[in-house]
Amino acid sequence: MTEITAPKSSLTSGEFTDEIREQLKYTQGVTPEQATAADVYVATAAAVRRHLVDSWMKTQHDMVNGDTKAVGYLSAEFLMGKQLENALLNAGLTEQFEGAMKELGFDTKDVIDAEYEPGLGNGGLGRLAACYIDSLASIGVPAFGYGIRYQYGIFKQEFDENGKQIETPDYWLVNEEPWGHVDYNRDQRVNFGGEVVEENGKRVWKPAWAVRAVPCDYMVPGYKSGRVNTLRLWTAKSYDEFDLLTFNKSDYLDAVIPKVEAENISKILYPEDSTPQGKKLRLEQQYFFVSASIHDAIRVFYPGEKNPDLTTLPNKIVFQLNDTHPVIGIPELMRVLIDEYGYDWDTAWSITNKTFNYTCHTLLPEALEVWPASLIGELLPRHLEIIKKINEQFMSELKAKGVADDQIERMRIYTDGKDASVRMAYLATYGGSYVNGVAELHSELLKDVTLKDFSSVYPDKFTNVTNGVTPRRFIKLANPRMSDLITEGLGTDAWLSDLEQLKGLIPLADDPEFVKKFAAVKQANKNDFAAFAKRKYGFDIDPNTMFNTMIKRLHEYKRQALKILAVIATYADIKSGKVDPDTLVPRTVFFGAKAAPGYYLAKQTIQLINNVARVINNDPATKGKLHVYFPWNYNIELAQNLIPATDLDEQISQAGKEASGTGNMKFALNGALTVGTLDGANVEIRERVGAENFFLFGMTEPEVSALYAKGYDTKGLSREYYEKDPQLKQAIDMVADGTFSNGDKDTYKDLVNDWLNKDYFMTLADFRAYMDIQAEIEETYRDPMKWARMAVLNVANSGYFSSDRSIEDYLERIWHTGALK
Ligand code: 26M
Repeated sequence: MTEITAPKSSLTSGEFTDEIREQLKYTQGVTPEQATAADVYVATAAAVRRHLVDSWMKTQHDMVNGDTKAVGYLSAEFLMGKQLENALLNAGLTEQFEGAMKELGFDTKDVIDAEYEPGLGNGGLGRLAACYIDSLASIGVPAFGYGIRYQYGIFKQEFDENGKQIETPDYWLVNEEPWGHVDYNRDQRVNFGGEVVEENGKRVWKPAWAVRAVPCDYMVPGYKSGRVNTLRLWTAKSYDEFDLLTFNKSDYLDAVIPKVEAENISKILYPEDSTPQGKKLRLEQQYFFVSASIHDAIRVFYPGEKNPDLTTLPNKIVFQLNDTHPVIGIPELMRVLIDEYGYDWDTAWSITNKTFNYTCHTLLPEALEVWPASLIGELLPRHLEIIKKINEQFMSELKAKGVADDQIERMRIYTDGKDASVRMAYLATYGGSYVNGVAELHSELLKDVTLKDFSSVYPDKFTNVTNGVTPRRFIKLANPRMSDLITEGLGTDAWLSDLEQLKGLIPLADDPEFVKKFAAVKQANKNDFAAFAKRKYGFDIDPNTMFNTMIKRLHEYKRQALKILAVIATYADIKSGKVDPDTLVPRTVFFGAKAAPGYYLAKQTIQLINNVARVINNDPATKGKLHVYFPWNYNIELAQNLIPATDLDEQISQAGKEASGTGNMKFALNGALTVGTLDGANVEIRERVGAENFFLFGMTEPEVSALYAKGYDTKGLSREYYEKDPQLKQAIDMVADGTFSNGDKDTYKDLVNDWLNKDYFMTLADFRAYMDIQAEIEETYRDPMKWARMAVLNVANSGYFSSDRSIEDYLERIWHTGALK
């Protein structure tokens, strides 16, 4: 086998071992004999960091002193996953690490395992941010990720004895966290509340309270680029300004409360990834990190300057708004420029407009953030004034352009009246230079539906950047066997920083030797996963079954319900004798999904899946033929283990609802075949891998729209599908009759009711097509060489979905900058 030429540091294993020993001694205070795997993990992390520091400092120096514009990626979430292996890879120390662990007598697995996965994001949007900062560093573009260092990440998911989701706090900072560097000397003051007064003809904000934003810096090493960028996550600290009045009354506790409240701002990540609740603390979080980041950027790029020329700001940094969460940054930069630096409105507007761009990640109208004006006024009175003025300017601009009055009315950023509110997506669209969707279909629908009024007036603002994923984490680290095989097949490992080179595998799809090796890699990954699942979850999984996986947040639109109904239907056919189980392709179905704690139907679906798993896995009738497993607490680690082991992945959202999806890309790149609808990036994946290598089913977006127009959800049309399709009817009846609830008919009644009377996401309407495609999938799977060949072609043709390509698209279409020289 061709040797993998990972970026190599000239360091020897022995030297690296010594460095780890030194860290054990001087920072941990333990001897190698006393050291636990956790000690060795911390010591190794500290040792790796030292190898990155010079590149980190040089990158910062070149960024500030050169003329290459930097990117500021503003995101409320960065779902990074574990850091150790990635840092070792990018520092070129993977082999030295393996050698050092041998010398010290530790299993690399145990050491890697000792890291607590930081879950500072909900799902797709947060993981995308993590992939993008990886690619920015790997391409060599100077960049900051700016966000919040939540003390509690996304909740830990457990299941109770009834299969219900239980959420427990994720205090990820229980043990030493060796990657972040808290920098108390680069803090920022963030003000809140109070009022705006008139002083010498100027509006002056008199805030009522302030929070100290303290940065914690994470190095973001590029792969083979020699560059290391910064992820700067802010923590809220109190200024310890005791309320003296209260304190004098000797009411100590009352005096401490404001301090506690200030520090609450960075306490916890909100676990909802749609339907924003308009919570005050959430707005405080948003303003907190955005205000600190904007001031930080000015400090970094105009060091020591009392009167910086901020008209040059758009040449120094471009801010990307990751969804609407950081959009308060637009009025904040206006305020900074006008109130703090004395610029006039028009100059400030021109700077602001050039500095911001906005990425939209949704189409669901209920997911677009709208803040009550009263809340903004209470927390950020000066910003509310500025937003109103932006709105007025916007209205006049539209009038001057001859836009019709009713359209202007629809486009208001600030809506008047007693429920006055601010539409953040509209503010972002008007306030920045570009708006992009995250897949072609999504960007089209944004232009034609969600932001139609805006695209008709500002067509040039709108563009698309199809999402991507980092091949370093999701191929190289997650799937080392396949990575070696690809390198062997291509004769080089250069594909890891130029993923289109995977195309070189196309001819190998017709080389039976290669295809056999590819199938053997998949089988070995499945065996590994079975062992991992035994260790972590106690599951007894048969690796000689088809691995069929659906992992993503639990949402009605993603339609986990469709998958579980299909499983139930198959189970019912076996039970009733309609299907001889020996004729089935043996299959293990995996689900991984967290539901927002307040999302009732999503939680019911989780309970149903768990109980279907319990019933089926304990039924001798289906033994060895059909099994269902729901490993709890789906996270990046589970994704990295399960994706490479998957044969068939499920991307079955209702067409027109999934903005892009990125799991779909990870699966295709790891040689899984996809069953999917024409939704989000599935469309582009299918185009590239070829229709014959993709299991397409279900209604298209226009068909979905037409069915809504007929009144599908309002007139209860789903019931017709139930009545007409005996297999569907039987599956739903089994859910209703207590088969999966120990005979209790009430447990799932709300879910069943929804299916039969509303079914907004058309699960029932797509059921038949889904069952039919599953039959075709079985036929294909019976021919292992055919299946493996299709899988090779999926890998070979998915290079486009590297986040490196996405970043190149952002550079060209939106940021207009590039790599450091
Ligand atoms: C908003 C307000 C208050 C609290 C939380 C939120 C919030 C947090 C996360 C809203 C949405 C959040 O994430 C949405 C998301 O992950 N969207 C997904 O983005 C991916 C990357 O572009 C796409 O691939 C997915 O299709 C899209 O669903």
